[in-house]
Amino acid sequence: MKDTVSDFFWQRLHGWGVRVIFGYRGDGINGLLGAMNRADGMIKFVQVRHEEMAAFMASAYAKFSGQIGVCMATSGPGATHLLTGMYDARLDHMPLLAIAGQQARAGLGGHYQQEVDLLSTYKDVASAFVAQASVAPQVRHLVDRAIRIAYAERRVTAIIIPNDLQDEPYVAPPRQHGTLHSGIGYTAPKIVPYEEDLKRAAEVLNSGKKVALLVGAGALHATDEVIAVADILGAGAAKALLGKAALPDDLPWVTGSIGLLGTKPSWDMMNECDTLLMVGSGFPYAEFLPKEGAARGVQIDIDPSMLSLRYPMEVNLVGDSAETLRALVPLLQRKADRSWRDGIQKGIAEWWRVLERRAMTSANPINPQRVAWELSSRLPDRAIITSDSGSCANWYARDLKIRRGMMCSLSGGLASMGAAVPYAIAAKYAQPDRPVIALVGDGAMQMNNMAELITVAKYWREWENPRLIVCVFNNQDLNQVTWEQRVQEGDPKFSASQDLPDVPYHRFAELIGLKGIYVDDPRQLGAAWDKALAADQPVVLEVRTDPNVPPLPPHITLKQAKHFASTLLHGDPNEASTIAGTVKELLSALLPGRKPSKTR
Ligand SMILES: Cc1ncc(C[n+]2csc(CCOP(=O)(O)OP(=O)(O)O)c2C)c(N)n1
Ligand SMILES: [Mg+2]
Repeated sequence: MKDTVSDFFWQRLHGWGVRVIFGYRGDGINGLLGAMNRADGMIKFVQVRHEEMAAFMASAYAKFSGQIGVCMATSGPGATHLLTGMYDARLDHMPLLAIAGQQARAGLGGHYQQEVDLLSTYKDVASAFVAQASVAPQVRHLVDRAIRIAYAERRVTAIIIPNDLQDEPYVAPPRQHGTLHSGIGYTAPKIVPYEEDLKRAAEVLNSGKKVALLVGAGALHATDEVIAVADILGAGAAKALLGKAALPDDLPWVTGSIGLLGTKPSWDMMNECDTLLMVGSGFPYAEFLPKEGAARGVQIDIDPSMLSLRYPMEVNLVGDSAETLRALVPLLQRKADRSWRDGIQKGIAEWWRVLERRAMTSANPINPQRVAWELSSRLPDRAIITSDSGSCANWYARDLKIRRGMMCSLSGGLASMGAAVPYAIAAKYAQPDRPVIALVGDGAMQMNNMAELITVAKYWREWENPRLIVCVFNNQDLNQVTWEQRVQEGDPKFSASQDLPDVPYHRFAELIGLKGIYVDDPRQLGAAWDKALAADQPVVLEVRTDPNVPPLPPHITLKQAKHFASTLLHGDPNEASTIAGTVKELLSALLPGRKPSKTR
């Protein structure tokens, strides 16, 4: 049989190194799936429960493998379901290719069933490249461009293929006017700034007495270089959420996370520094960076559009973070006075003690911080950790001490709920030998992570390392937003929008053939983690956590404190002594100018 467009399509993707795609079928992609079946395992098809999950997986696959992530859906509803996961990749600068089916060419424009104008639908998220194939000879360059652009610009691209075209015989572009003759292949260039710009940066960094670093996802491959520069400059370093694995937390000058989910040492360092070096980060919250004019700034980013966006930098360097830092090192002078760094280290040592005290504070029944704290010391080497959006992201950001060789990620820029389990599944394909741990709120479980446990049940037996733990924080509340409403708006909890039904997640796991562990006693928590980590199959570890432990920022403004006080006056449904006690204590620990209290 002569190759169809679909046979050729997969051969071309294979030529580009694609070995796995995440998707869900429909008659809009019948031709493509028929051809994939004929190709007999050339590319692995991972069947998800919902197309959005396929796109999250593709995004996470790119994050954990460094390769393009590919997802596929049928025309109409399948294609629109992909969108949120595509935006996840877009906002976190990941290369992702979405493949969507479309109705037959003859019917297009006819308000036909499942006909959606996908070029328009994808135009924003895949603005770097989106095209709908019309004829067979076009398919080759659509694949080549979509993948090359995705890699080169770290962008989302999309190819839409009408279903009747998928079954047509493949025709190579003839050698005639109006045809394209494209090829396969992309290797990233070495991008380093000019020497004179490096010298300008070095002048700023050498003049500073109190240098602060902020590293993000762009520094994940530059750990040694960041350490070298920070040591020379006697600097401390904060980590944006997506850069959590860029520096291990056992280095005494790493202040940990920054921002709403951040730490007090990061907050203090940014307020007191006189020089800021930002590396590969799009960290969004400017109020956590130095006050404009208070520090001289240098930024390194591979993407020029991210430069001088959060803080007006004096020197903006376009370059790969590792290469650029390496080129900077010989130009930097070692700071003889180490008192700035000593001060940072003292603050960090105290902060880890504060975190431990907070984690060990009793709660009803289990303090959610303790869930992350107990995991931290038990994290297996080379573990991959994912988190959902919700209060667990606070504990993930602050309490987990990451060691070298681990990886971790979440939906960062989009901060979407529903990403943790699909991210964990993708990790199994990107890094098959590693143990994976997902932290998830109960709301996020109910949204779609529960359904994706079925995907885990379907595939885990074929994984090289079947260890995958989904830790559910069951607090029967959309807790992160309950607290945001209280603190940011001064509103009481709105039960109608916040209360969640209680679901036995561990029993659901058992029902579908996974292991389930339930814990509602803090004394059993450590043993529960040990059991989950020792299991040779996927586990759902359900922990009954207290919604009255506030996931608040490391500092709280007086305005927010006032809002909160007015909340209590208005009468919050949870206005019990626990909540008042917990929060008052926390406020007293965190308000600027106050000393941390003893118990929290
Ligand atoms: C798709 C999506 N919808 C809504 C939100 C807003 N949001 C952020 S966190 C959160 C609550 C999450 O609740 P849960 O998963 O139970 O975690 P908890 O905060 O209770 O620990 C909500 C609704 C979001 N980030 N993403
Ligand atoms: Mg919850």
